[in-house]
Amino acid sequence: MKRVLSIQDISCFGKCSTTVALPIISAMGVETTILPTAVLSTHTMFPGFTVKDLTDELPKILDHWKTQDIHFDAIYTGYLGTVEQMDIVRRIFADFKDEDTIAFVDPVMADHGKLYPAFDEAYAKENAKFCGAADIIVPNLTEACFMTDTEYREDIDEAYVKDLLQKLAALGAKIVVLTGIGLAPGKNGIYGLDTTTGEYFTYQNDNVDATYHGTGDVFSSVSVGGLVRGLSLTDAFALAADYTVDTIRETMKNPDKPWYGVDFETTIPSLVQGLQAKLNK
Ligand code: PXL
Repeated sequence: MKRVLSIQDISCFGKCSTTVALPIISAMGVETTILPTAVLSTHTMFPGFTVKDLTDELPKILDHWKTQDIHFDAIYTGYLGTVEQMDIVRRIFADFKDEDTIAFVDPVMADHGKLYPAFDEAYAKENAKFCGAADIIVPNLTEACFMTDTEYREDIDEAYVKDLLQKLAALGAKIVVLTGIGLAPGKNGIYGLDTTTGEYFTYQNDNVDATYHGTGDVFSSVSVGGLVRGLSLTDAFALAADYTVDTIRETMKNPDKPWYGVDFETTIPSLVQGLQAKLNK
């Protein structure tokens, strides 16, 4: 069985990061190892959340793992709390990444033109450097702008997106994928650049007019799961985009209106079917 290492926080309530990655990647038939970087009472969109940083614990866990014969097919990072944790992940890449291991970095720190409460511009610059250590990065538009000193725009066109992708590629990753890119009114999706071939690729869905927390984590988790199961880049990202949209649509039907996270639990059967259909192609 393929194995992914997911490195991100545990937000006990709120459905994001580890509590999204673990069930989704597992449902895709991939063993999921977790490395929790912090424990929070909720994610940081709730007022008054508590945080216990786990940076000190990480080297001990890693030293123990080094005594065991553990191989990861992908190392996936999401929300990291500090620059020191980025340095630890660089060491994890050095110690645990083989030729066939995918280093997948989602530089979680911002959305809708703004940084999340715990971060500042200095952190964004460090995240840009950190992205250079990855094979694949999947920033949203806001994160990409913060990392490349680009003006954030809501009215985007293809020239703006391609320029942003080139700037992201210059940070060093082989595959750069922007999320939240709608190329026409009423559309939303992804736009990527494979620097190994120089080819751009895009996948567009009808835009769903709702925003929920944790959708980026859903997208990244499915992308990683799909890639380690052997899907092509375009199939993995299409599966992730479709699943994210389906899940948002399902969540909109929930009378409890859970703004804090999406109902990915409801749509897991369709994810598994969608993966199987792509694997059988
Ligand atoms: O969904 C991204 C995320 C993960 N973890 C924590 C967060 C956020 C976004 O705000 O606060 C703790």
